[in-house]
Amino acid sequence: MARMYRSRLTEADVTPREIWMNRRQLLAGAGALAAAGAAAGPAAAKLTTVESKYSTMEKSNSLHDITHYNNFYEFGLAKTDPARYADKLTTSPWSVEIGGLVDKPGTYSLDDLMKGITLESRIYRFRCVEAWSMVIPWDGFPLSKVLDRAGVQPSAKYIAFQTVYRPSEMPGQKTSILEWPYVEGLRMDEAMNPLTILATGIYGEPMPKQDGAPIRLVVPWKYGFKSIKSIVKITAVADQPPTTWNRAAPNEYGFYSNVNPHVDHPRWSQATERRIGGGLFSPRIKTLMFNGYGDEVAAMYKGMDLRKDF
Ligand SMILES: Nc1nc2c(c(=O)[nH]1)N[C@H]1C(S)=C(S)[C@@H](COP(=O)(O)O)O[C@H]1N2
Ligand SMILES: [Mo]
Repeated sequence: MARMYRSRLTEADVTPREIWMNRRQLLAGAGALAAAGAAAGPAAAKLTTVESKYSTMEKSNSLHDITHYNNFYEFGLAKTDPARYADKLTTSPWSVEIGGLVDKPGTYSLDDLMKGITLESRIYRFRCVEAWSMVIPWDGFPLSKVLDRAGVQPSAKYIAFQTVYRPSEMPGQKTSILEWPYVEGLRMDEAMNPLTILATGIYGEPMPKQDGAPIRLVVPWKYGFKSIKSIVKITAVADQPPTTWNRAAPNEYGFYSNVNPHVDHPRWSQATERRIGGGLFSPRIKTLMFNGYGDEVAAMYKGMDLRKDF
């Protein structure tokens, strides 16, 4: 399998900041900086990150693609709705409740949650169940770090996640297109897998609201809907928790939802995918088992029938 890790980032690998940062944001950033008296205020602060051996060497999508082709049903159904409406979401202050079967339950401000944590740049393939994909340079850290800190008890077998419920800022939550709040879950070994991250940024900048600010999950070997956005609650539980898309259509979206080119969606093939940003006539690319992350994750599913447990 042609899969390589990026061990060290060279200057040439980095897309110049002015190319991926669009003009509006550049202006907004400059404005924020001026307002802060030209001090390095939080709005202007570039995240400090270290490189990761788990990053792909594939070319990242542009920040424009990553922030203008989104699924975030709290803001509407169209791919362009989140970019339009997500600015209404208040992301500061923000707190995350960590509870359930843990030794040290508590509600943490984002700052407290991040205390002592080193952000890593994780350039991952991202494959939506709708058969499109991107390459996204996330900034984040292993979920296992916060779970280890909280002290997960042996009786906990799964981790449940919940998105903020705030219909006043999220118009989609006033409709019944999905059951709110959006919820997701992982089996404990999946949650502890080093590839599973909580992401707080993209391209070294704080997470754009349409991508799940200020903190979202990224599980790169699973279909995109498992990567729940704008998380306010992380709970260690004994039983497999309900998940939003499984509730909505259990025959179409399983709990595991590992990327699998051999198991088609009931209404479309999962054998290939369209890489966003490639242009109208770019050929579809072959979808890889576990989205190409089999070396890291296949062992977790040994002995399971991935057609039955899809
Ligand atoms: N809370 C919440 N999380 C969500 C979604 C959503 O609608 N609401 N959509 C999911 C789906 S289907 C995908 S493909 C990814 C999209 O992430 P992106 O917009 O940052 O690319 O977010 C996932 N997380
Ligand atoms: Mo998706």
